[in-house]
Amino acid sequence: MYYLRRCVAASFIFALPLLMEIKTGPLLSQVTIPEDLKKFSIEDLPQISDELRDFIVEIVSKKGGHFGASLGVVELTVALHYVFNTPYDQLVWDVGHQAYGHKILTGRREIFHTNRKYNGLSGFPKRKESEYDAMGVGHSSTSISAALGMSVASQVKGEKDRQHIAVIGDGAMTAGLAFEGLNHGGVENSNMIVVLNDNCMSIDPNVGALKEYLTDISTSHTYNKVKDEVWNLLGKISKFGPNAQDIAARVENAIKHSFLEQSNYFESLNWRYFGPIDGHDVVRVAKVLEDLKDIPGPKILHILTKKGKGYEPAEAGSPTTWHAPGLFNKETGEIVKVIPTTPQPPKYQDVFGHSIIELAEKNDKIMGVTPAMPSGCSLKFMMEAMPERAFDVGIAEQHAVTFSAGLATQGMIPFCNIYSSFMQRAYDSVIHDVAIQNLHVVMCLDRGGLVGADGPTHHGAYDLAFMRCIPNLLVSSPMNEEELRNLMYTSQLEKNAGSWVIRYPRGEGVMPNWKKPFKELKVGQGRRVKNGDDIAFLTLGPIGNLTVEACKELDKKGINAAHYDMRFVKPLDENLLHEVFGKFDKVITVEDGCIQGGMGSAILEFMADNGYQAKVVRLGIPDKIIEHGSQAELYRECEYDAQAMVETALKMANKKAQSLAG
Ligand SMILES: Cc1ncc(C[n+]2csc(CCOP(=O)(O)OP(=O)(O)O)c2C)c(N)n1
Repeated sequence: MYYLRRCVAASFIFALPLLMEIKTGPLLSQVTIPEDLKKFSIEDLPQISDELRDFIVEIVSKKGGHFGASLGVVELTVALHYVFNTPYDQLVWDVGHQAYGHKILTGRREIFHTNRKYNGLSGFPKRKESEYDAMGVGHSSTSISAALGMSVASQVKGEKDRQHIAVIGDGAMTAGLAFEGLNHGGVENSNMIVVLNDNCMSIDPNVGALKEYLTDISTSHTYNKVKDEVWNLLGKISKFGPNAQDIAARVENAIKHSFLEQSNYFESLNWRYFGPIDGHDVVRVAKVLEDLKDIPGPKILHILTKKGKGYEPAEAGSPTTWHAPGLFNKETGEIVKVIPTTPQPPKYQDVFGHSIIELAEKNDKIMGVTPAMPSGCSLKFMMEAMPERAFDVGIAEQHAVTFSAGLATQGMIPFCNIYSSFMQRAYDSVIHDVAIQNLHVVMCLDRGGLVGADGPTHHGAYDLAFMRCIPNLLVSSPMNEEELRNLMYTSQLEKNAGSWVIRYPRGEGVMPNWKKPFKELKVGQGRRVKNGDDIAFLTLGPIGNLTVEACKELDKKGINAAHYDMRFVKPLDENLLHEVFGKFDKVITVEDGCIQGGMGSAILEFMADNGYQAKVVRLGIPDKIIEHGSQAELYRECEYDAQAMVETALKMANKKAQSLAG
């Protein structure tokens, strides 16, 4: 029962099947919580690491999820929980997609097969899931600031023995937020360790000058040889008190400066820098962490690891593919692909990725910008085809938007593609650098709406609400692939120069035959999808395709519903709305976004401003945090799937009894 007490796995998890037959290695099977690890000798850690790796491979191959990143930090995870006294010592994972080993070692091994499933474990650390998850994460580069806050709080509370560890990747280290944390941490002198997990990869290959700097440190043979000798000396003399540490640190610093071309970036911000060391040598990592415990103040340990380490197909293959490969055959490494027999609709991201090249071939002002998601948003196609006109700027959403604004001041037309939830980081840039300047920047928001298994940190729930209140912005969402292409086309025309948002969801569209010639759309104009008499649906974006289904179902039940696709939430199509409220007294708005402040709210404002009286029901994401699950499960939960639309319409038309009768 100790496990249940410590794990604090929320009771909802137990609604899922608890048992799955998984072969667990003989040592790992004795580890339920980190305290169990401490019973082993340091020489056992390599075997425990191997068994943990096997366990992750076994589950992810069958259940899916993130993969390469967790394999890369297996040894680090084991060493951290072996050396530190978690959860008293606070361990903060950056992004959290690499924390599977951490979950397995902290009371969640037996339910790990529920990872990312509806009502199951979250794919990221989550405070309400376990006391070992010191911070909930999902977005990158928060770990240093969060751990710093914890360490300063400990200092204020007089908890001198408490350790605070942030584990951050070289990709996440490129973000401004990480720098802000380092900058502040360098003057706090609180007890904190940043483990910089350097694998040269973000999801795609890491980019930027910092990456080159880290490579320079990692490959300087002279520095590394001398550093190893000094490290041994430092390890020995650090036990003899503060003066000895100080002397050792100075010697080490002098060496860093004489063998590295640049001065040490981290040291210049007042952080003691150690490393780089081999992050897959678990014994070494554990010993070094043990030494660092004794050294006060802010410290960085730079470790070198490989994504996908220990699983041959992942090591040999593309780290981007193996970041989250889906299901695969554990024995052969073959990734399961369902080969459809009929042509399938493309993913919206690919419609963007291919269409921007077509547009850029005709309009040489068009440029592409992505903050670290070239594969995720498919800008990679343009980066390959036109490298001088498409940029991955690192995990730097704020910079991506302001950089785009800078391009636009010079007459370029940047398409800045950012996942909706990551755009939250760049809100000020959207207002200050794009909208107020009234610049011709097209902001494509991928993953708008509920995204599914990645859960609350990744749902693109709020964009419609937070974008539609900004003057000068046009906020649009296509209902299908063809409309996405046409909105992209329309947005780059000189006569439509302005600040655009084009928002579309994760996943596939609805049109296998999507590559139609571009057509200009009228800015701010929606369209009637279906005529009707009894009730009207007003929808925005691809969720409207579920409304098409709902209308068919309602027809069968004797309700003739009209359907309008708004296409723009700003400006609203007022002519269309006058038509709707002139004809209907029952209206249902549907959006794959938060109800508060979203499209439905905009329509209520229109009604109030124009003195219309109608019964309006708004369907969309309710005012609560929506957890993870498949998109279909979440639409159901939030009551805006086709079934919910039908039920709402029947209720409004007082036809519930008929509905229940079938
Ligand atoms: C603010 C934000 N932007 C983008 C992402 C998408 N993302 C998830 S993991 C990742 C790469 C992280 O790279 P790194 O920090 O080096 O960790 P690694 O995957 O190498 O372990 C990115 C870009 C995110 N989670 N948060």
